[in-house]
Amino acid sequence: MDIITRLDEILREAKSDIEKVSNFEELEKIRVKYLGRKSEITNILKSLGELPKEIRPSAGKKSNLVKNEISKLLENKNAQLEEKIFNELIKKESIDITEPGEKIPIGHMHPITRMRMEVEDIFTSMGFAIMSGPEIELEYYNFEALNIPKDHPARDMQDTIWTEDGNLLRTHTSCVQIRTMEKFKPPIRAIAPGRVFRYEETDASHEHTFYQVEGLMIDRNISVANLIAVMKTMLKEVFKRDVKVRLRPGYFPFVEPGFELDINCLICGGKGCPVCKYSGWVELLPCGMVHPNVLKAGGIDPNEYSGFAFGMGLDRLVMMRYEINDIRLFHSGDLRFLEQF
Ligand code: FA5
Repeated sequence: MDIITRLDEILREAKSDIEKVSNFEELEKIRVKYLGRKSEITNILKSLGELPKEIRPSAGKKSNLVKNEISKLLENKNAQLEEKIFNELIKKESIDITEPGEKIPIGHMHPITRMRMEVEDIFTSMGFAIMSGPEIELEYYNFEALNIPKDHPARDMQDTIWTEDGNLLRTHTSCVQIRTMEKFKPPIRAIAPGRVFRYEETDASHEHTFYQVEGLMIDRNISVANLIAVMKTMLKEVFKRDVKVRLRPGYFPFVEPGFELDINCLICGGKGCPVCKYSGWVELLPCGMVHPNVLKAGGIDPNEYSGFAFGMGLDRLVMMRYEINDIRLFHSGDLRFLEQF
């Protein structure tokens, strides 16, 4: 048999062998058989020099053609096997790469945070600055400077948590009033939202940790009328309707006169319901005109300036807006509650 015919035969045999292959090991064996160092084609290529001159070029050309053809067949088979395995894997592991990914749950802002930001926006639109103070406070700022000297019975109104070095977790945001006065000269318009703490037995309307927004406005000729106007504007924005307010006398050592500000009950419209205890009014926040001693402690002359201050419970404001009947839900970490907002 001449060499060209033999090479054609090798190609045919290789084709038929490759067709039958069903896995990578078999394919590798076939590759070694036809293209390996000891394969027939390699031997033919090695011994081309020994062939008669006339057939040497055509035999060389044919050998390379057959070798390349077998290489291509092996490559195609390899690709086929890969595809087959991939398809089997998809079936077995049932991965649908077109399916959308799993959604990662995203949280949202706590209703108290949202209310705080809303209140901040309302006050900044009226020209108020936003102040803050430390949560661990000096006795001086929490009590002394606010006209509550040691042994004053008013200290008992806000039982507190003391640290070993004689400081305390602030019981209200009123401390920031003094810190603000120390930093700025009148006219002052500031609010101070923040977390406060009390040594308190909790119930549906009392927490040991809650939020207040302090407000302070000091200038020449500030009166109760300014206090009422600012409060009404703020409440109208928070509740998105006109809100009636009334002032009752209230006692806080750092204001004179001091008031409790009530709003008409938004649940029953003033007719009387369990929320307002059938009075038509709901107690909202304490406020008053800044006591001359407090202005002095802040370095402001009470003969020249006057001002008002208020301390609003942020948790209670949120409770009123959403008709939440237990303050403890806010810090319960209960997603069934939080996801409603
Ligand atoms: C004060 O804390 C005064 N510093 C407020 C003030 C500021 C008066 C400026 C005058 C001038 P009071 O202890 O009443 O006051 O608290 C103010 C508000 O905080 C309350 O009206 C209530 O809304 C809220 N609050 C008080 N105690 C708790 C509590 N345990 N849990 C939740 N909210 C509370």
